Amino acid sequence: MKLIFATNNKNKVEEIKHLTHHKFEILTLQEVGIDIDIPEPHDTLEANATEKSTTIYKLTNEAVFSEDTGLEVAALNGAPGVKSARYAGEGRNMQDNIDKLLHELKDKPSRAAQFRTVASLIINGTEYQFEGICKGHITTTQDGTSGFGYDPVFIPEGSDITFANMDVTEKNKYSHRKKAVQQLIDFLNDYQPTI
Ligand code: ITT
Repeated sequence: MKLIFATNNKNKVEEIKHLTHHKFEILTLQEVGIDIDIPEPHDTLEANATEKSTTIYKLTNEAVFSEDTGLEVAALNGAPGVKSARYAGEGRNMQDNIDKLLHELKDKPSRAAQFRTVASLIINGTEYQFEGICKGHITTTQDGTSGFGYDPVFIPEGSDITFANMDVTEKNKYSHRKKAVQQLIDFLNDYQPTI
């Protein structure tokens, strides 16, 4: 069985290709010849995940999944959350986002944060969602060069190094994305289509 991963983020693909599964082959948008910028117009991770998987399902009519992820910081009332990619404003880069985050947290007593991933699977026209959360905290300075996004400033609970100091296998021991997509894979391994 083929399963398309509706994302344009190469780091997400690398993390997911490390997960073990039996029944299916995970294909990227590039591998199925789709080159579009998938819209993420909504104000929840759930709605954006649905938008991404639906967009690609309509184009392919094949089993497809997507995920939307946000960094939720308690002292910032859950920000940057669904706006994680654009926290410093449209047209700004990831370094700007990190700089803004560290600045906003400068005088806050709590640096508790979590990554939350909502994965959306569409198979035979029905959508299923799965959530994965990784709790941890934001560092005071950035550290490490692996991974992507906010990885240089996030230390997961149970570790003392940032995600950006881990390889993919180690990040996947803690990762929000791994938790959400592993549930999706377990679901598919037991999936019996109703005819
Ligand atoms: P899609 O094509 O899948 O939409 P994206 O890069 O736009 O990829 P998201 O909207 O899900 O991804 O994520 C919003 C931002 O949150 C993303 O640009 C990263 O900066 C950050 N982010 C997501 N997952 C992360 C992770 O595992 N580690 C660090 N930062 C992450």
